[in-house]
Amino acid sequence: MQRILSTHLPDFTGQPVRLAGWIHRRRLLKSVAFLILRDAAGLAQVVVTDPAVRAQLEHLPEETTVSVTGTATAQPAAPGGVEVTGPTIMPLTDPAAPVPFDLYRPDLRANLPTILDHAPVALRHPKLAATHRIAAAAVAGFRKTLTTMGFVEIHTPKIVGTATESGANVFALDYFGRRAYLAQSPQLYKQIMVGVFERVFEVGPVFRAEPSDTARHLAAYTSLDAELGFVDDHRDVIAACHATVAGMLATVTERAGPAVELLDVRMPALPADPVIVHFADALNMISAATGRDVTGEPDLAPEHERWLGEWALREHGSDFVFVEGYPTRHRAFYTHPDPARPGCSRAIDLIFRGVELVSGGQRLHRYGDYVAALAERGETDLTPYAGYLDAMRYGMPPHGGFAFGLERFVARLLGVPNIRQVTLFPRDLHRLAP
Ligand code: AMO
Repeated sequence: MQRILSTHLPDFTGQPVRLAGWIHRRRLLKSVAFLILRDAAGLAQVVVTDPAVRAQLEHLPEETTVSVTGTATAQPAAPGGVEVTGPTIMPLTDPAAPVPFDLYRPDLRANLPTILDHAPVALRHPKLAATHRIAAAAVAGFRKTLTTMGFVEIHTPKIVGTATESGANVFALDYFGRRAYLAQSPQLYKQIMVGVFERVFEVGPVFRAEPSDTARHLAAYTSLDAELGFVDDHRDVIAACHATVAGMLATVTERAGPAVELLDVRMPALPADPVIVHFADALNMISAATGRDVTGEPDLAPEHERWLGEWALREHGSDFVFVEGYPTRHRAFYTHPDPARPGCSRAIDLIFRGVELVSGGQRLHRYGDYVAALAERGETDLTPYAGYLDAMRYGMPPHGGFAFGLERFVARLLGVPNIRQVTLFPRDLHRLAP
């Protein structure tokens, strides 16, 4: 008999069915036993009255995988209004080892290190699994929105010869006797590819040797990158990023509705027009509001981002706020300065519920500007950048782009304090397994 998923049981009421999945929970009562079976779609209730089947079930602990054949029978109290009666149970593996926590409880009652140490089984908890369904929908939304806007998906090398963001947090490795690095971002390649397709995006892993333990940094994360050519300035980048966020949120609602409901996710407010504040104005507002002069700061500290997040919600009803005009010398070498405001750049960040979610902006696109910008940062040997600079030498349009950290997006969406809570198998200072 063909296997069906738990959610399809109501379509087969009165008929023989075969389910397969994990023993989520057993309830061995006096006169009857219940087996709650979990599969990818949800839960199904199986009622056991036959003493032989019950004796068998007593020896099949939670998480053992089984195939169950029986009759789909209407039962208003069961999930979906249908349960399986008169079952025969066939184990598909040896009885499962005791699980370190109860996966059948509504919430996983264990601390984060325990959950992460036991991720292969902890991730089976419906709420943890739901988190990653939301992540999958967010990525699907990113792809769908950008594809619709004419962007082409690309796949660039993750083993590279140069640091792209800064030399400080790069993982070095031995590459056939030469020094190489794990890519910190697809930055240089996505820019090069604007010279081919005008609009590109990439979803892939990036690596940062983050030296400190924070709730928002990982040593490896999933970067959602986009880059587009023929922009007037960074405001075109903001418009594309804003549309992408809207598309991601819509796809999460559309494709991960049950997960959103299970996790009681408060979907964020995103006004039709992006909320944009200049970096200098942001520092002025924060100084005025807090009574502490922060106007000379090179970047927004986490507490300043939090303040701006609250301001955007209060004043503009938005969970998102773009900041533009960061000081040029504190941004990466490829950053385009703002010709109208000396010292300020066309770099942007997007703050989501008080945490930086996106960085981006307009880039330099003239070869000479790159040579000057690199020299200003003490880089006179251009050999490591040869391929990248070729793109500029052979004619590049004004362009810009942005990158999201997927895990940051999901963490802010779900309102969880630590990025590791929404990462399948986090990599950080201390964790290399599982
Ligand atoms: P940046 O380094 O700011 O910019 O990274 C972009 C976004 O990636 C996320 N992020 C991280 N998430 C988890 N762990 C980390 N260690 C981590 N570091 C960064 C953040 C951040 O906003 N090339 C530029 C992007 C661009 O200009 O297009 C870049 O990588 O959400």
